[in-house]
Amino acid sequence: MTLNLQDIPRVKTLDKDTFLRDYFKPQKPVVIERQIEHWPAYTKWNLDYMKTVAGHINIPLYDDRPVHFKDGFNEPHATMKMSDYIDLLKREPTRYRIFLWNALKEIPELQKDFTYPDFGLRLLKEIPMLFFGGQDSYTFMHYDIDLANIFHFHFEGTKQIILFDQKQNDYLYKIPHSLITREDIDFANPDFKKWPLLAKAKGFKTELNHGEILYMPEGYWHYMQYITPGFSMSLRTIARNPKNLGRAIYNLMVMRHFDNAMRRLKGQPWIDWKNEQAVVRAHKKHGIV
Ligand SMILES: O=C(O)CCC(=O)C(=O)O
Ligand SMILES: [Fe+2]
Repeated sequence: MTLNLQDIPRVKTLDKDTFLRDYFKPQKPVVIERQIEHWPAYTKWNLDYMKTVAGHINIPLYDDRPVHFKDGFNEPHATMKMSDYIDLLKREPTRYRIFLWNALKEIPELQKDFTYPDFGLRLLKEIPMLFFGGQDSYTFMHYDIDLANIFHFHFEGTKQIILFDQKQNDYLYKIPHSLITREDIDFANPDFKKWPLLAKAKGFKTELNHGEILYMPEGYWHYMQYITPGFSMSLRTIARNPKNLGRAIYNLMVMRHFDNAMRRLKGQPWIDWKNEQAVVRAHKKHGIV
């Protein structure tokens, strides 16, 4: 048995009217294969270039350890000099990832290498975030705290991607008061005996290569596995759907602070309880005991 995943549609390029009509309005994902070939970044951006421009910077790293109560919400697990990290990526498989790194703040010259594409949406220019990963590393299944529309540009190597929309939440073992699913689900090869509801989830998949853009609609769950070392940049525009915008504000103003406070107050039992509830609530709702 495998997950029920359909291939994300692919187009060569997209003008804004077609994008808005066919993908943004209906909130459907798409891969745009050849939109950024004129960007200097398309030819320049690879791991060696990043080592040249950012090698001296200390960067925060994440691995795949489960959430621990002593860690704050989305707190990094280690730091390393960027040049050492890129050497590591090129040398051997590693689980260390860079997640949500606001690189332009530290290396403004990267801005010269790309432009903000016109898809008819106002992209937030202050926060182009970068993500790096080594062979075999993965970013756990999650959706972003602001339920934004995300344009994810990939550079060097190949990344395997699985997406689900918010209608699938009942089947994904979402952890309460968080934005993640149970961390012991291996979405690359799930155990359906242990996680029977996953069989009902309907999602999307694709393999993203150098220079391709993935459009992820509002609040889409994403799981990303680095098949080879590489990196990506995400640009975003805020959620338009009032319900999603409301949830974004709630997550940012209430949820993450509540969760942090409960970690401090109750410690690891809070994390354990949430993990348990993810299963209890989902199975109860669907009559599984
Ligand atoms: O590429 C990754 O590792 C994660 C990307 C991601 O979570 C995002 O773009 O929101
Ligand atoms: Fe994300």
